[in-house]
Amino acid sequence: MKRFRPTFNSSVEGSERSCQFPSWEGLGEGSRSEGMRKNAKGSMNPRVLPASCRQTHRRKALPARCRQHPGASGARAIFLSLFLAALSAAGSSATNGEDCATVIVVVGAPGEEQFGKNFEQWTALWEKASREAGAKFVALGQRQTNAVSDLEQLKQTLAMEPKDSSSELWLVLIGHGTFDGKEAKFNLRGPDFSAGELEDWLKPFHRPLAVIDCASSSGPFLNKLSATNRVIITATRSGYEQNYARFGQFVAEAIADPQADLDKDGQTSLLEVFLAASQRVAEFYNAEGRLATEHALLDDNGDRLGTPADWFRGIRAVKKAADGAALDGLRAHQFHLVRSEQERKLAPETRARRDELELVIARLRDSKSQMTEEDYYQELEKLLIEVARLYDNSLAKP
Ligand SMILES: [Ca+2]
Ligand SMILES: [Ca+2]
Repeated sequence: MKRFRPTFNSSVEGSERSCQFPSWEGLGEGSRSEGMRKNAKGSMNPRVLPASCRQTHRRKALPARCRQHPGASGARAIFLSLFLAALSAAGSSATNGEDCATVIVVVGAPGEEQFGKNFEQWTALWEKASREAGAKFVALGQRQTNAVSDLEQLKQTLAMEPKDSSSELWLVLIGHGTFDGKEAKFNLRGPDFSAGELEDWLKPFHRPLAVIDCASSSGPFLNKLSATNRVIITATRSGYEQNYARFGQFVAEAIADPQADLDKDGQTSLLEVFLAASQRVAEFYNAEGRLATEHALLDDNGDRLGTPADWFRGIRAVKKAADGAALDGLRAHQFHLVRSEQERKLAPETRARRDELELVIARLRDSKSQMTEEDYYQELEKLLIEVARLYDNSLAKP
């Protein structure tokens, strides 16, 4: 099977919030307990090493096979020692005070009053989630203004954002799109913008970037915006899916929804949001007895090819493209707008390195069949130890 290739080729208005950083003391018992897991004796241990734990949950074979590796005992002892040290240090770690994500929601021209109300509700859900996350929130395209067009405001907003930060930038497009067979556009009040224009505006950004285009005819945006260190999600798989898209509603509802947390690590990743929203879209059209006119895609490996939700089992893509390209989904599973308590405690640089190592481990797993078993497990163990040491160094800091 082939993966879908899209069909071709401040004067900031609205509400802007400064970064807010929730104090740990301010968290309720309920939210604190989400990051805890009972041990065999019934006491609560903090869930530390979120990445390696997620790795373990996702790929249960990993730790067991690691134990079977004949030369692993010494390294395993070091790993366990570092792991336990990280466990004990977790409670006193520093918070990520400089790690402030930005969420920019661009609301397009609604066309009809009901669409406008829907877009308003979805935007409110993003604002609520951003507040919960302690992220900076900017909404464009809602308030009346005659001075500066929505297009110009978007350009100015992007120009003012840091380009090389380690914090994530989330760009959410809520509205309608068009496609004339060559060029896809997002409809704003006043001048629209094309996928190519947005590509140019985003070129200077090297920070982690998620673009979630919830509009009809959004598929070609994936093709244009795909790049390394980016997650691109579109509501449709081509420019020809031109009907009003409901995907944006389900994305907004899932972004901070614990029920969308498939791997139960206490936080809902962007991949999990994509999967939940895609499923709800399919359920909507089934319930209506209509053929679906929207099929969302996700790209996070920079190959300009999107992967649909039904290529995943759980959080793992199970189908490979005919060209053998890397699978999508790994990077998107590292983006969390509302992070778990333990994840929030990591310093940004630690999280970035941990994420990088996770991707290396995933690539190693993909190349396992081309390696000897000994080489594979030696390399794997080396990486796992580095992850453990990373946590140990980070969490042990006062
Ligand atoms: Ca999760
Ligand atoms: Ca891809």
